[in-house]
Amino acid sequence: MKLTMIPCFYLYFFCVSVFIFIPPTLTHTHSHSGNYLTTQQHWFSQTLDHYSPHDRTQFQQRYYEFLDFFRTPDGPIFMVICGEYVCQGIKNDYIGVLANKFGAAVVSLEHRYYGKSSPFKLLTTTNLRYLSSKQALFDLAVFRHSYQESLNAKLNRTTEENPWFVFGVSYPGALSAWFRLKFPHLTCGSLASSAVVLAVYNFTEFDQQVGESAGPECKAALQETTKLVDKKLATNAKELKASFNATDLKIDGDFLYFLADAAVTAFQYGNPDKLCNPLVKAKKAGDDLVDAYAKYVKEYYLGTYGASVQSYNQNYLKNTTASEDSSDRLWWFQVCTEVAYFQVAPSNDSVRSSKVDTRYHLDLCKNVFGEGVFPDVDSTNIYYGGTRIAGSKIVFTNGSQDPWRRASKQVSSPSMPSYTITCSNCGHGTDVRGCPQSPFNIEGNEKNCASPDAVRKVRQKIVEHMDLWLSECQDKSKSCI
Ligand SMILES: *[C@@H]1O[C@H](CO)[C@@H](O)[C@H](O)[C@H]1NC(C)=O
Ligand SMILES: *[C@@H]1O[C@H](CO)[C@@H](O)[C@H](O)[C@H]1NC(C)=O
Ligand SMILES: *[C@@H]1O[C@H](CO)[C@@H](O)[C@H](O)[C@H]1NC(C)=O
Ligand SMILES: *[C@@H]1O[C@H](CO)[C@@H](O)[C@H](O)[C@H]1NC(C)=O
Ligand SMILES: *[C@@H]1O[C@H](CO)[C@@H](O)[C@H](O)[C@H]1NC(C)=O
Ligand SMILES: CC(=O)N[C@H]1CO[C@H](CO)[C@@H](O)[C@@H]1O
Repeated sequence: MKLTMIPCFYLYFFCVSVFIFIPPTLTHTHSHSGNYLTTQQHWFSQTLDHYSPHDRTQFQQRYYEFLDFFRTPDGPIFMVICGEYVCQGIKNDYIGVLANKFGAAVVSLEHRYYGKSSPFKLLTTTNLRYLSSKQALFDLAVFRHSYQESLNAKLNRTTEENPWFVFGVSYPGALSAWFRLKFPHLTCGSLASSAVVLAVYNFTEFDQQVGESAGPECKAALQETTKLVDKKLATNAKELKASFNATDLKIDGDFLYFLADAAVTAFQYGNPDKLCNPLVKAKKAGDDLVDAYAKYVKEYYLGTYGASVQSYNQNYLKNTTASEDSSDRLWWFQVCTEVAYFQVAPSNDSVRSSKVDTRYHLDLCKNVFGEGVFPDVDSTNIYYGGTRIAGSKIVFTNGSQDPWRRASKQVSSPSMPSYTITCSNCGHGTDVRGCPQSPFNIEGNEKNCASPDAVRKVRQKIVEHMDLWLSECQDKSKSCI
């Protein structure tokens, strides 16, 4: 599963409605009434290799800024980290509500290589050598530093610093925590929402959490479906793949991974009923479970949700032409070199097919990127600390049904408080995005969460921590003058 999948359907719909129907003058004054606070892009000259002092090669990195809520001159500045996807703008989610509340400016930098921020037109394995979380964090630090300098220039100041706060959900959630860890002088604190801070090689707990989130009845139906699929794949693969509209997936592992992911999405993004209701019903009625599952996959996963079969196709992942469709290849590169999160079947009681194993993932890495590409998770965890991250002033949050939660921080401490939002449709990034987490929900509305109160309580905590850490930061910068 990609961490943060943004269905193309919504993006296209959105682009059409903004660029064609809203006149430019309205876009300015009412720009925060839609799904985005802003989609007006700006460009920043970024260093390609932060670890090579003699190579000053630059590339153009896209960013966004939203100043409507900014309390000039010394309001806080929120940096919202974009991750492994095309960054279309600054989303109007709960962070927008917080910006309004705190009188904050909001800035957001597209992750290097993704979207329009690729240093190369050809994404060959060699050209991907500057794609890493370490380089991305350095990008954020340099951008943060320059943005403050240019703001000071605009305001005719020299030494003042606004109080900064960093936000991220999912992989950007991990970046948000790591940013505060590595550059504590550049942010007063971080929100690390569903932050996958632990690189995991054999991530069997992911599948275990899927089973737990499904509950006994739905889990049993899913497991029975998996068995039937495995059997049919051995006898009549062609017909089986066609019934899932996935004829293109010639490699059986790709097909089985696609099927596993379709179930994951229901729990990760807060739509468990879309999957479990029809499946449990089919089981009770004695109907064909594979048919029921195929219907869910085609109508919901490929239809409503907007997933694409192509993104599971290794031949497509091998395409080296940089485009807005490159995110899958790019994220697999990060998976295959740094963080793994291989979502393999546990040896006992798994939901997914046992053929989605370590070998499948290693073969994919080799087939798509070539010999010798291997995820060094030990180095990653030594570098950042994994769940033993030695940071401070970081809020960690998880959704109870999110399969990713087991790669997040385990224990709460005074300087790194952790919260789990518990409810039947609380998934990935519920604190920021509300429920369900997909389709995208304006202002991360909590009303549709099975327990709006659970969300509200954690949001209240986030505000309290931010209030405290921002004020401590401001006191410090005053006493320095
Ligand atoms: C900054 O200084 C310049 C030149 O002294 C002046 O023209 C401008 O209005 C000042 N800007 C602000 C925001 O004070
Ligand atoms: C991962 O799983 C594979 C297959 O079960 C096993 O051979 C390997 O030792 C495991 N590796 C780690 C680091 O746990
Ligand atoms: C099934 O595949 C066809 C051809 O590849 C495509 O046109 C159609 O939209 C797909 N259906 C769904 C539900 O994705
Ligand atoms: C690779 O991707 C580009 C950009 O999306 C596309 O135009 C091209 O047809 C693709 N090549 C192959 C062989 O699929
Ligand atoms: C396998 O899983 C089942 C169901 O969760 C459990 O009852 C059983 O004890 C497990 N067996 C082993 C060897 O872990
Ligand atoms: C921050 C947080 O809520 N962490 C939780 C994430 O999920 C793991 C595994 O279920 C819990 O142990 C953590 O407490």
